[in-house]
Amino acid sequence: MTTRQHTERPSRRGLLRAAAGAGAAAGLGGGGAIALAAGNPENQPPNLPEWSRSLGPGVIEETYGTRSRHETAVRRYVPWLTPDRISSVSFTPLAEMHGIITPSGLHFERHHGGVPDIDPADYRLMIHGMVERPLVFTLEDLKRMPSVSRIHFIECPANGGMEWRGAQMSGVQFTHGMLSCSEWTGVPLKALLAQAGLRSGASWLLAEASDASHLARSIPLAKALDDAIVAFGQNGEAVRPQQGYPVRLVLPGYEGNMWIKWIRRIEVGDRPWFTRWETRTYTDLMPDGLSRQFTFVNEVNSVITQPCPEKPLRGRPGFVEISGLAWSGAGRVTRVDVSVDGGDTWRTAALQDPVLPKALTRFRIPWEWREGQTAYLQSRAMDETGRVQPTITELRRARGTESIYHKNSIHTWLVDREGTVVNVQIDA
Ligand SMILES: Nc1nc2c(c(=O)[nH]1)N[C@H]1C(S)=C(S)[C@@H](COP(=O)(O)O)O[C@H]1N2
Ligand SMILES: [Mo]
Repeated sequence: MTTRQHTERPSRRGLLRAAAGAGAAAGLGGGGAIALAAGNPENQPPNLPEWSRSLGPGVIEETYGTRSRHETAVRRYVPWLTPDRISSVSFTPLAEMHGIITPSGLHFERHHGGVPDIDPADYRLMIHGMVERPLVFTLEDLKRMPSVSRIHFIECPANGGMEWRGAQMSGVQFTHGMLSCSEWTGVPLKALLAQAGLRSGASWLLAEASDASHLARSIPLAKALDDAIVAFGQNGEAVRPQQGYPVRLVLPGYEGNMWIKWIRRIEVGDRPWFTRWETRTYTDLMPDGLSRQFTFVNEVNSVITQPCPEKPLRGRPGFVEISGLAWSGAGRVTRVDVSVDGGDTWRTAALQDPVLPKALTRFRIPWEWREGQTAYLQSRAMDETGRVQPTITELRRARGTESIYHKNSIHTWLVDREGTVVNVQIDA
């Protein structure tokens, strides 16, 4: 039995929690940022459109290129979710993303002390501690060194953190939007450490920010010597102010909180520092009241971005490509399965090249939505370490419901008879 029509809930589903509240209302409003009306028939075949009958403006003097004026509703800023500049956040509108690269202007933001205005001439990066030669680098020093460009996702460990106890936010921008993927360019951290010369016994680093948050995290030396990058480039240009201009730390696969923006100092030591950022916050509270410490890696995860609450099927039965994003902080995504019946049956999706380690991976699979059909859409990713995305029930069984971090469970979108798409959770 491959296509099963779910006009009622299958019995094995004990619990079905639908999203409600402000998030649901905002997510459903308008059904996506761009409302496609029928348009003006005068501009449609077989007529010559009006824009083909006169010359448009040529190259114009402007400070920076802009996108189509018809696309400006696609944005990361969400007023009702961004309270203040001391601790502010914006979300990537994942439903509007194509491919795997996040345009820099739509990269999610998480600032604990606002965005500092740093003159690159004043920028300095200090390396000290258990090293032979303490060093201070200018931005020019860094740009002269051999550099690398790598495509990696960054995900805030609190992504989806409101959903441990039930579905809350009806919109993929809110359930998964603290996730972006850029091409980062910079100097491998191991090259800077080699210049400074590690003293024997060195095993941890402290990376510290220069903004008012003074965010600081302990990083295992092995990670620094593996694939960490001190980055000044993002998607072909300078790192954006919101992403850490002029220099941020890139720690591929590690939780976003550790990717220190506006980095000013790296201290080499022989033990972790236990800063407030890795003790009071960013630890996973377990059911027994203890916390998991140093959960560095964002584990294998995925979500369907079409259809989704922002991309409903309303009134348009027929063919639709199910598409979404998969990622793993442990390496490459090897497989994504998709279910339209809440996990009873699965089909394996096609992975779009390139499939890069610790980068977003786009998956696609064709689907036919029949008029009036109820469906429970899910995606389940696997990575090259053999890890499989857990169900929400499996994740809760292992980790309880007290945590707000590292939620990577299989996500469910309910497509109702009308083709509206809602965030739900299935107890399975
Ligand atoms: N200096 C500094 N670095 C920081 C932060 C910050 O507030 N200040 N926020 C951290 C958190 S919690 C996350 S999830 C990522 C967000 O990176 P982004 O704003 O480029 O998306 O940056 C991390 N690095
Ligand atoms: Mo974060």
